[in-house]
Amino acid sequence: MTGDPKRANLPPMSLHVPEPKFRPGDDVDFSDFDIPAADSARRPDTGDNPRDFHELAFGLVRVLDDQGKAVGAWDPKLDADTLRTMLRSMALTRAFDERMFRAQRQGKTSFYMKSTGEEAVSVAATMALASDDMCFPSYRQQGILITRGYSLVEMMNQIYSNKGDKLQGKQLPIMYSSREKGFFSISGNLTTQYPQAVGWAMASASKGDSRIAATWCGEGSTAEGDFHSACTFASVYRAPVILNVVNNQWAISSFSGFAGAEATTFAARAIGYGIAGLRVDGNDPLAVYAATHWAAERARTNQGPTLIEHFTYRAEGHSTSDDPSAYRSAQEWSSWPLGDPIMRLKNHLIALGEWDEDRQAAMDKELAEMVRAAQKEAEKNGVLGHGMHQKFETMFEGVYEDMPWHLKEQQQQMLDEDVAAGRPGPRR
Ligand SMILES: Cc1ncc(C[n+]2csc(CCOP(=O)(O)OP(=O)(O)O)c2C)c(N)n1
Ligand SMILES: [Mg+2]
Repeated sequence: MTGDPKRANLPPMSLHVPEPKFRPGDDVDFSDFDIPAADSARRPDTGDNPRDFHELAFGLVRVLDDQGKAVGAWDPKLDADTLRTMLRSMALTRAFDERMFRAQRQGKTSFYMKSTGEEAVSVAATMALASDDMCFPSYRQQGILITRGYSLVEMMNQIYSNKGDKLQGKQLPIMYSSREKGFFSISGNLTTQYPQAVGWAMASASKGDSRIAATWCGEGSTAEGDFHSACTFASVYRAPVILNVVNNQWAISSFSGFAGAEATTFAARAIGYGIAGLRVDGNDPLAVYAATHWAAERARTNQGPTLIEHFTYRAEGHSTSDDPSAYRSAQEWSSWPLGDPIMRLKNHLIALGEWDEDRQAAMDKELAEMVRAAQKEAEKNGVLGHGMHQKFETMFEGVYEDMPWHLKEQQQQMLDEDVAAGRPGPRR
């Protein structure tokens, strides 16, 4: 033992290392979860000062009750057509994920990431934004592109890194980018999108524009320094930005406790920065919509940023490179007390008399067929390792406006070696 001998009788200190409650094979019991009633959260005016509604960072904004009814102050009162559009985009996102996961297992791409169980977080939020608001997503919000009607074939071309890939194979599969759809290039470096979103929002405000920014990161990513510097800038300049934290309980194999979940909520991060904070049932599409709509109104009327924690669950592995059965109990998802967002919206529509099981089955069939047809189309441009990739020399292009001399030299060297090796050119 080291330290001052005067403390010799003091019991030694010990380090607290968080441990998840359930491990593989464990029976899961979520009965100690504090789930407030769907109508219990109050809805402040969008002009209210964030210090007057701190309790919303610790509760849970919910709209759909256990009977599938929309209740309480946050009910966005959407019409049936809008609800069906939302359901369809969420179901399409899931169908796309299923198909691309299988494509990876068939060796057609090296990598894929599903968003199963988290579809409301991207789809419902996107529907509450204006179509020209700028999104700075992480890798698990493919639902944004799907909701904005981006081409499934383009998404697949990118996943396959084939000759149709607009990003020329320069990005890891699923790291899309679309200027037309207001979808900022995804970065694998966690949370870089946060300061970028805040900077974009500051620029939009300083130019007197009316567009706002929205960004998403996982709960694990809130441990990054970028998260905190982004919150400081957002608060200081009252940037018109929505800061979404998708708390899906897991960061690959690390549970949320390693990002601070044992101490407080992620929404409570907002309080220290003087930012409006909401904690929302992320598996309740209407709650996600209502919270985003509220935050967007705050942003657009110069009330500044809102941090929204979406409390949800990552139903599948982190990516195709992961095996969650090695570190968590399979029962977690089947016992998740907040259910499946697609089922909840479906049941709501049925309760309204605006939907039924037959229509759901027909829609699922139609969407699976649509994804299959898109896949067929994309595969005409090639799949991983099968011929029709980008021309090799393009890997040197598109980074600098004018290619520096040393890259020109390397590009030429590569082409010369290709010819010397007897591989048939030309590649252009
Ligand atoms: C700066 C940085 N650190 C670590 C990684 C490796 N990494 C990739 S995803 C991930 C987990 C992120 O978890 P979370 O933020 O909760 O998002 P989720 O995957 O659950 O959506 C880690 C550690 C990385 N890509 N970038
Ligand atoms: Mg996570």
